[in-house]
Amino acid sequence: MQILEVLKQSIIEGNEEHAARYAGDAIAERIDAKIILDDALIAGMNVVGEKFRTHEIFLPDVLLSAKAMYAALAKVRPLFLKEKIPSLGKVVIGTVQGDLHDIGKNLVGIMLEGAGFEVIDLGTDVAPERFVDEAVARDAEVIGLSALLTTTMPGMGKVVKILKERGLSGKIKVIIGGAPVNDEFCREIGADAYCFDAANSVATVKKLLGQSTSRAE
Ligand code: B12
Repeated sequence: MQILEVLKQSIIEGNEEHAARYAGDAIAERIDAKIILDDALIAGMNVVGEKFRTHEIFLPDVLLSAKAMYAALAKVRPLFLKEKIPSLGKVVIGTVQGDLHDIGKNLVGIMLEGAGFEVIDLGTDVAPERFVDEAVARDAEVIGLSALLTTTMPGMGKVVKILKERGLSGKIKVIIGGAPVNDEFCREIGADAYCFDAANSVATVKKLLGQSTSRAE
């Protein structure tokens, strides 16, 4: 699919205008929103991440790519939210304290919303206590935590600890994700589940809540 490759390139190049236009074109070609997300948007950001890692590009370039990604995402997002299904439950989601990365977290939020969950997005740089306070105040069943920096990962453990201290472990489930996070870390801090990507987060949250995962997500 030519258009997905062009869209991916516009994200890698950080061309906001092109990204928005080509995302619109991909939608007009009736390409499935999930495929646009996976094969162009996320695929593009993965290339950006790799180029950044190898010092082929620098922080300002990454920011431009992030902006282009958001311009494309703004076009794709409504497709995920089209069919309003009765709420499957409430998820409070956010990026942990000290961390400003929000692309992955936003994708997870969109996927969950699209699947029928009510998503309460606390944004980035969220203090551990706030996750718990908001989850309690909003009667949420799940807290979703994102961290992209190894230095901010401990914030996830703090949320789990606060839940334990307040006797809420098990009642409010914690799902964690982000590039430096893995299963081992999840077990270490006592979170309920780790999820590698946005696509799997829907099935994982449903499983945590004892819901059937048979419906296509
Ligand atoms: C884009 C980016 C930025 C952008 C962020 C823009 C934004 N609005 O988010 C900007 C330029 C601002 C930035 C800043 C910095 N960054 Co940066 N950044 C990246 C980059 C290139 C891509 C991240 C991204 O968006 N990926 C695309 C998304 C789709 O993937 P994802 O986030 O992993 O999310 C997926 C999964 O992880 C999962 N997931 C994510 N969250 C959650 C949550 C839940 C609940 C679940 C279930 C799943 C889940 O699902 C998502 C979708 O499939 C990464 C490189 C990388 N390889 O990750 C570096 C990277 C994360 N950054 C890094 C660094 C060092 C920084 C800075 C400290 C740089 C600096 N010197 O200032 C600052 C920190 C600012 C801060 N305090 O947070 C390092 C971290 C190193 C480390 N080990 O800690 C990385 C790894 C780059 C590197 N190789 O050095 N960055």
